Amino acid sequence: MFPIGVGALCVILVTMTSSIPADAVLKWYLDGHWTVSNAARNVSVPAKVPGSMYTALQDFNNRTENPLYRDNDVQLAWIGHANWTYTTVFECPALDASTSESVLLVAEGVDTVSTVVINGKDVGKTFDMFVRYSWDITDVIQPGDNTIEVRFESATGYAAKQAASYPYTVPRTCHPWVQHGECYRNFIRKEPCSFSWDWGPSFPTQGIWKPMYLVFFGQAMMDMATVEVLQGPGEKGWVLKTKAYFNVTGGGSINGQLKISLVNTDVQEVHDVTLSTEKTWAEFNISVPESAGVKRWWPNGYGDQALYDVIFEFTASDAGLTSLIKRIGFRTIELVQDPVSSEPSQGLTFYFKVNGLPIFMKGSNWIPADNFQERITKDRLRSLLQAAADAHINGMRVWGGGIYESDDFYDLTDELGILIWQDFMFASDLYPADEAFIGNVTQEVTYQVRRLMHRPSICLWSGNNENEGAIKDKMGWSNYTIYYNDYIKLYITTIMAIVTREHPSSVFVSSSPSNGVQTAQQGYVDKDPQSNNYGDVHFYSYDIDEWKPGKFPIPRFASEYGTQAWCNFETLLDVFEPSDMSYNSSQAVHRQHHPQGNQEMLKEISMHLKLPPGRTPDPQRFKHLIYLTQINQAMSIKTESEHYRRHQSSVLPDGRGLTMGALYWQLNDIWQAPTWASIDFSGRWKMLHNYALQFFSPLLVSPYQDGNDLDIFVVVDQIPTVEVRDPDTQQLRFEPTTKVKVGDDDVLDLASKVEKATTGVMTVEMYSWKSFTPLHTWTVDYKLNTTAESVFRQDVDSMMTEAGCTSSTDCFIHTFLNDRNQGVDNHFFLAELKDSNLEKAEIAITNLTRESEKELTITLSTTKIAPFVWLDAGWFIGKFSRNGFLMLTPTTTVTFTGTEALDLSELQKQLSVMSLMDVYD
Ligand code: BMA
Repeated sequence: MFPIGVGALCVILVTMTSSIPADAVLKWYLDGHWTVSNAARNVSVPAKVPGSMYTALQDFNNRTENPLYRDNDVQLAWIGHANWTYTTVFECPALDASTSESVLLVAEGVDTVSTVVINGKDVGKTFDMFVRYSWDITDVIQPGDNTIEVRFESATGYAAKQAASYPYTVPRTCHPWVQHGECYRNFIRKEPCSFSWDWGPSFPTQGIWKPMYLVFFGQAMMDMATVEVLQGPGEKGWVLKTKAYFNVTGGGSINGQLKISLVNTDVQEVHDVTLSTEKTWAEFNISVPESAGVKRWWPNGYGDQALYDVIFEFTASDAGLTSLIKRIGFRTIELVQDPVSSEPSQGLTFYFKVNGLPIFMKGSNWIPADNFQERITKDRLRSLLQAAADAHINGMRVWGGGIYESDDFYDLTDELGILIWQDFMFASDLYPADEAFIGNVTQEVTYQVRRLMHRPSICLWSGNNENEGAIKDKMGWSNYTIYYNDYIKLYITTIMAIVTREHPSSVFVSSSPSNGVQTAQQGYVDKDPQSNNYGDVHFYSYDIDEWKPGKFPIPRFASEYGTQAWCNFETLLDVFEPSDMSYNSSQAVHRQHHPQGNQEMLKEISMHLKLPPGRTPDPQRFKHLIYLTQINQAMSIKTESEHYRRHQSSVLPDGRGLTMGALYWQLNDIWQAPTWASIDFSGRWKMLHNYALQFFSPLLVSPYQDGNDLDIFVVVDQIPTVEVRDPDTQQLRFEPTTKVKVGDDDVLDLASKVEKATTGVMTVEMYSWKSFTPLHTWTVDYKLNTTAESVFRQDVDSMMTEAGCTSSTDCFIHTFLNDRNQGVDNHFFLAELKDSNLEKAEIAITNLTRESEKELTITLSTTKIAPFVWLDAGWFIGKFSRNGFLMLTPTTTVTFTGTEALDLSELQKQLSVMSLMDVYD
C-alpha cells in the first residue's frame, strides 16, 4: 500500500491510485498536523495548516486568550515580534528511477517571509504572501520520513530591517498612535492592515495561510489555466481566449493533448500541444457561436447570473492527466470616459456599462472579514455578501489595504451578481521600488491576475488605494522626483504593464481615487486626483452637517464615503467586561482607532439629537449612545447615498453631475469596535445596513431641502436605459427605454417593468408629531424622462400654511410612491429633532408568531409617532425586515429571520424595542 504520511495528511487528487505509476499526477496536501514553535520562548504547540501562529496558540489550551479580548492586540504584541517555525513530518515513497518523475512542493500562500527547509536543506524562500510558490524538491525528499520546516522571520522585524537599509525614507513610516500598530507596513508584501488600521487591530500574522501540497508528476503537468471572455467578431457569439500553463521537467519535448470544453454546450476542442522547458504554455482561441445558446451574466437586479464551466484536460504519455475547471460568465464591461458635453471644461464621464447598459453602481467597500483568514468560512462570507445583495448592492470594491480575496469570495460575488472593483494591495502609503520589491510585485500581480481574470464579477483593476493622493501630497518635497519615479515604476511600468499583457480586455485605473484617463494624461499624478469632473472620489468630512446634502461633492463616481458608528452592544459583550461597558472606559477608548473618533461622533449627534441625560447610568447610557451613533451614521449615509443617486442624469453648469456610482465605506468589520461598517463583526446589522435596504432600493423617492423649497426626486435603476445627448450642447443624460438591443442575441423587452418604474403617483403628506393622521396631503402624477428627476417642488413655508402647521418643529414630511403599502416611501424632518416637539411614544411588542423554524413575525404597537424604532434580538443573530424606522401607525409588523433555528421562548426574553424618546426617560 501507498504509505500515508504520519505527520501531515496526504490526500491524493486527480488520479486515485495505490502506488505511483509513472503516468499519474498526485497531489498530497500537507494540511494536517504541524507544530509551531519559538525556541527563544520555549514554546511549541500543535498548529493547523492553513493557519497562523495566533490561532495555534489560542487553540492550544488557551495558552493565549482570545486575541480580540479587551486590549489583547497590545498585550499579545510579542507574538508578532517573535520568529516562529512551522514543522511537520511526512512519509514519501521511493520514486521510480526509471521514469522522469518529479516532485514539486507547492505553497498557495505563505505569510510572509520564510525559509523552507526539507531534511535540513533549504528549498526556497518566500517574501510575498500573495504569491503562489512552487519548488522542485525531487532531489531533496527521501523514501520514508521527511521533515519540513518553514522558518518565519517576524513580519514587523523584517519590515523594519528593510526600511532601515533602504537608501531613503519612504513615508508613511508609522501611523497614528491610537491605532496601536506597527510601522513600515509598506516594506513587506503582506496584508497592509495586519499592522493595524483606523478600524482594526494589529495582528501581524505568520503562517502557512493557504494550502501546501506535494505534486508528483511525470514530464509535464498543467498547473494553471486562464480564460478571457470576449465578444465574437461583429458582436456575434463569443470567443474564449484560453491559456494553459505547465510545469515541464527534463530535456527534450513532450507531446500531449489539451481538451477544452464548455460544459452544457457543444463547444469542445482538442489540440495537440508540444511542450518543453522553454515552452511551458499553450494558448487557443475557442469560438462559442450564437448557436451554442449561452446566456449572459448580469449584475444583481438586472438579470440572472448565468455561469458556465470551462474544463481543461491535459493528457500525455509519461505525464498523466491533469484537469482544471474555470467557471466563467458571458458579459461585456466598459468603463465609459467620454466628454460630458461639447464644452471640454465640463470633463469626462465615468460609468460602467455592462452588456451595453449603463449601470449605476450601488455598493460598498470590502475589508478582510477576519484578522485570521483561517477562521473565515464560506458561510460567513455568504451571509455578508448575501446581506449586500439583499441591500440591492450590485458592486463592491475589494480595498487595497487587505488581501486578494479567497476563491469562495469570488465564487459568491459571481453567483450574486456583485461586480468587483479590485484594488491591488497597496494602500495609503508610498512604496519602495527597488529590484527585489518590484520582483515580488511582478510575481504577485501576474499570479493574481491569472487567478482571477476569468471571473465575470471582476469589472476593474486598480493600482492602489489613495496612493496617487499620497504622492501628490509630496509635491514640493525634496525627494518628490524620486518618489514620483518610484510611483511610475511600480504602478505603471510594472503593474499596469502586467495587467495589459495578461488581461488586455480589462479596465485598469492607476489609483483610487483618480481622474481616470485624465490622470493618465497628466503623467499619472494629477494635481487634483479628487476632481469632481473626472474619475472617482473618496469623500470624508466630520465637521459638516451630514444630514443635509449641501456640502457633499457631486462627483462622477463616489468610491468611498462614510461615517463611524459603534458596533452593536451585544457584539461588545464577546470581548468586554461589564466594567468596560461605558462610552469613555479605557477599553472603549482603546478600540477607537480614528483620532478623536468617539468625540467626533458625539459632536455629529449633537447637531441633530440630544445626548442622553447625565442621570442615565451605564451600561444603559453606553447602549443609548451606541444607538445614537448608529442613527447618525444611518442618516448621514442615507442622505449622501440619495444625493449621489439624484445626480445621476443631470449636469450642472460647471460640469458636475452624471454621478454613476456610490460605494459607501465600509460593508464589514474585522473586530468589535466603532468603525464605518454597516454590518458588525458578529454579523449583526447596524442601523445603516437596514437603511441601505431603502436608500439603494431600485425605485427611490428622495426628498431634500433646496433653499426654501422641498424638492422630491424619483430615481429608478435596474431598468434598461440609453445615453441621449442634447442636440445643441451634446450634454449627456440617461433615458429609460422600453426596448434595448444587447449584442445580437438578447433583446430585453422590459416595457412593463419600465412603464411601472417610470410612471406613477407621488403622495406627499405633512404630519404633526402629535397625530397618526396627516395634516395635509398633496398628490402628483409623474412620468420620468430620465432616470432621476424632480417630481415635486414647493416652498416649505407655503406647504406649512396649507397644512396648518405653525412651526417646523411640530411637523415633518412623509412621501410615498403609488400604493402606501408598496414600501417605496421616505421622510424628511423639517427641523432638527433635538428642537422638535416629539412626544414620548410608549412602544411595545404585542405579539410574536412563528412563521418557520428560523422566522417569526413581530407585532408592534405605539401610542405616538415614533422615530428610529429599533428592535434588538439580544443574543440572537439575524436580520429584521426593517429596523430603525419611523413608525407612523399605531401598529405594524416586522419579520425576524435568524441565522439558526429560533427558540421562541428564549427569543421572547431577549427581544426588545425602543425609539428615540426612550433615550431621554
Ligand atoms: C479611506 C480608506 C481607508 C480608511 C477610511 C476611513 O481613506 O481608504 O484607508 O479606513 O478612509 O478613514
